[in-house]
Amino acid sequence: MVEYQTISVVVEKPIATVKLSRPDALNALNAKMAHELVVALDSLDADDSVRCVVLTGSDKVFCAGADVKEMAQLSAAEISMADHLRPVWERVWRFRKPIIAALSGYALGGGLELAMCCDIIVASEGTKLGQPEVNIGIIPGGGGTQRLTRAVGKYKAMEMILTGGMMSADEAKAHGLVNRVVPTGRYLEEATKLASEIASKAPLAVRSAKQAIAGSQERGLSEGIELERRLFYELFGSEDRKEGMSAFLEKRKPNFSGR
Ligand code: DAK
Repeated sequence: MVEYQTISVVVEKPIATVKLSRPDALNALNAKMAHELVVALDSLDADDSVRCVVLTGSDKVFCAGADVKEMAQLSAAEISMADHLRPVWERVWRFRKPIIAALSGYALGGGLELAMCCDIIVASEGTKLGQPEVNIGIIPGGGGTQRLTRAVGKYKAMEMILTGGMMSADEAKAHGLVNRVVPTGRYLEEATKLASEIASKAPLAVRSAKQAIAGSQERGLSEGIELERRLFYELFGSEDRKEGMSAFLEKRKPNFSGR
């Protein structure tokens, strides 16, 4: 059992909940938290009994961004050499199982970038989302200019990033950045419910579907369709495909094994 200082991990199979926990710094993402997240996600990705992950913070804040106190100490050469946060975006983005961000309070800067590396975003109704980097003389550096633009389109992304202003959860939902807005206090429950529903489906099919959809963000249409086709045929050899189809024909519930 790994002891973490900046996060906590609770596994209630088949769901794991990873919670950001630096309350004195509004869960700001520092090098330690980035490292711990990578270690925790490596282990959860390798654990076949975990089928879906919920990434959350506290009621007050999901994550207020990269740790400005830590960053302020670094020279230009040091920050580019250390590239200390890069592994975390990559790790969340490349996580093979579905990962749901459950937001409340603030999701700002690197915090919103972290949420946008997830697959589904559930937010409490009071959540504020934004990329406020221009307020402190930098730009988003964890994929925000690219992922936010793909999520909400060029014009809204320009407005958010160039003004550094915050968006409400309802506005984020209207722009396709958030899947569900729920009453305060229900975000974690709702995200966990969604995770349980996903975890009840055929695990290999879920994983391939995620890979194909995530692939659409990085490929052109023909190449994406080629990826989908390859994944479809690969999956056809799985035991779960046989079980799923047999169960349907026999009018019973499928019993998926993840093979
Ligand atoms: N970093 C460090 N500490 C933070 C913090 C942050 N991002 N946000 C808040 N805190 C700390 C505050 O300094 C304060 O600490 P004490 O003064 O008590 O010691 C404590 O948390 C409580 O904050 P406030 O007193 O400000 O609380 P309020 O409720 O009044 O305001 C707020 C909440 C979220 C509106 C406000 O704290 C705020 O605006 N925070 C900063 C938000 C922000 O600018 N975030 C973007 C950071 S820049 C990279 C890739 C990506 C990035 C960096 C590098 N590479 C490729 C290398 C990402 C950059 C960012 O995210």
